[in-house]
Amino acid sequence: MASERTLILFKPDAVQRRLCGELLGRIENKGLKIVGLKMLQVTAELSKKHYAEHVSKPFYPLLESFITAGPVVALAVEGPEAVSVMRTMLGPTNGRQAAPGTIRGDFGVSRQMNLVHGSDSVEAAQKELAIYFKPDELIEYQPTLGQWVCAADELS
Ligand code: IDP
Ligand code: MG
Repeated sequence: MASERTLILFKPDAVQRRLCGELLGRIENKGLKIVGLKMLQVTAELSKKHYAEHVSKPFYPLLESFITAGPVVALAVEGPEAVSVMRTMLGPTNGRQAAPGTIRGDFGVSRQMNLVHGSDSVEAAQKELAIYFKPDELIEYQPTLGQWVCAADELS
């Protein structure tokens, strides 16, 4: 089981709805480690880089207006299989179809305003982390509670 890093964004709807504390609490309570954290304003240029796979889709203009409409909080989150663990915590894209217990299922009813972005693969995570964070903004540290969160043989 590999320790991975994933890019998480609290999107403008999450910031405006003052859900950042609640959402950060879920990630910390899960046992994942925050290794980078900042607030920023996404520009149109940054949006096109991040959502390169969607730029030619009909919904892209709406997505760009949404993601640039207010500040976001970007996090680098680390842990065993962090990419898929976070995607499971988010639930499916559309909040109306997301199960209770997931972030999108508990806090939203929208397909677009679904509160949190999470990278969908290890490769995407590496690319997205490099878009949002400079290398020296990602912090290496040993959490003192780490040994009570995951057994040594579960991390490689
Ligand atoms: P994901 O965030 O669950 O990976 P993607 O399909 O990669 O979902 O889409 C990226 C983001 O674009 C979604 O999180 C959502 O905010 C927005 N989005 C996806 N599909 C639509 C759509 O059909 N209309 C408007 N916005 C959409
Ligand atoms: Mg996606």
